[in-house]
Amino acid sequence: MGENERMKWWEEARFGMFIHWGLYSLLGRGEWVLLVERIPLKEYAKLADRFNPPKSFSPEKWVKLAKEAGMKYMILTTRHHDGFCLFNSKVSDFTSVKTAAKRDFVEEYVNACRKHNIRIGFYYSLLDWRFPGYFDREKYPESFEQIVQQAHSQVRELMTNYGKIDYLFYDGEWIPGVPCGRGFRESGESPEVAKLWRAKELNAMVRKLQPDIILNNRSGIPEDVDTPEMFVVSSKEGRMWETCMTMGDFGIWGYAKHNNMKPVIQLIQDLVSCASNRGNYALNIGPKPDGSVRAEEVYRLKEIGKWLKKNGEAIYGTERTPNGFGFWGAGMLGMATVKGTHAYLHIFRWPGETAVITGIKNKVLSARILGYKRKLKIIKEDGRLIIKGLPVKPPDKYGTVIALDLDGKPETFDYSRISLI
Ligand code: H79
Repeated sequence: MGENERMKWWEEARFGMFIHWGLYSLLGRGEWVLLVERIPLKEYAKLADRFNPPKSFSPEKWVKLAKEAGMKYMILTTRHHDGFCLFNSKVSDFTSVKTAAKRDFVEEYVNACRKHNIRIGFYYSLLDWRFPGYFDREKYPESFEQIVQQAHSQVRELMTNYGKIDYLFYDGEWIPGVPCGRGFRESGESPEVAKLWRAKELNAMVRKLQPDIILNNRSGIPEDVDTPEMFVVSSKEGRMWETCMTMGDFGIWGYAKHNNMKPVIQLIQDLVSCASNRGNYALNIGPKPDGSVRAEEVYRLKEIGKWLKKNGEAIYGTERTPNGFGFWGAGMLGMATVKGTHAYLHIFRWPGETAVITGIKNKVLSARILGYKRKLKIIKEDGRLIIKGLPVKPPDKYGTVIALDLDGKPETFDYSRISLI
């Protein structure tokens, strides 16, 4: 499969679901609770006796929800930094298969994704807080080596035992005292980190077992995709990227009982920002210990899903909006996404019956409002595009999209030379 072919589903997808679910869900104070509260390991391990969702729970519920939200892929925490696996592992007893639940949730999740035609992503944390070698490599070199070997073995298990996997999202690659390449805008490149995890060897093994898989940039090697966390920030042109985002504020991905969440419009605007720069948006949910999803999360996902039913054409498969087009192309009214010979103006600041747009160089063949039947009139006047016949009030409370069908790829005028004379 050629490179472009391999990334094709990713380019089309634009929207995915991240799921953080594990022992920490029982405590409801986030997935970092073990380290941040310095809980004794033995005490934390006892949570496994209580991690036992009812038989009636199936990961298929998550998959159906993702579908309803218009998401095209999912990423499940097969194992977070606490080391607890949601899958069967020959090299660890600290798994949902060998404790109370006696279930391989990764297998159930994979089967549900396949059933509903959703692309399958695995999150895997390289580091494991149960090993002293993680905290002090010099003092406990053998322990550190055990973590590395565990990571290689478990990644092999994940890549071998569950059929075709579409995406592997490494995390937890940072090591105390070692420069970490992952930052705000960076590619994840860190020769030191890559060397310590033997990432070259690890990823070669992954690609051998899963030739079509997409790898993220968190093993110290850039690989296929950048993964800015909690920020919408595009990578350089040509480079694939995905923003992962919590519905709540910074810091908590696992279940938290009381968590103020971002309004739907903010999530939609994030999604549009990603789509306008050829990036994906992986929006997180933190299910309760019994696997159920909070009403606040369900509500947001369903609202976005309804919006995408009307406006999906302006999100899925979008290309990088040409320089300046996002601003000038949508005028003062919002943001723009582009695909082929179409430009989609996401109107977040509704102008009333008439919209004035100044930047588009192309000939506009037609204009339509996505999801609404309405005849619009286009007038080209003094290099300005005037769209008449819009409803007085915005038809969509989250953002109405005006699609422009153009005579070629969207282009803008050079607005560094804009003048009033
Ligand atoms: O799995 C999710 C996070 O647990 C993990 N990556 C996503 C996908 C992650 N990696 N790095 N970070 C999160 C940033 C860590 C932030 C921290 Fe804190 C600041 C850890 C301790 C202080 C905020 C407050 C988060 C936990 C306590």
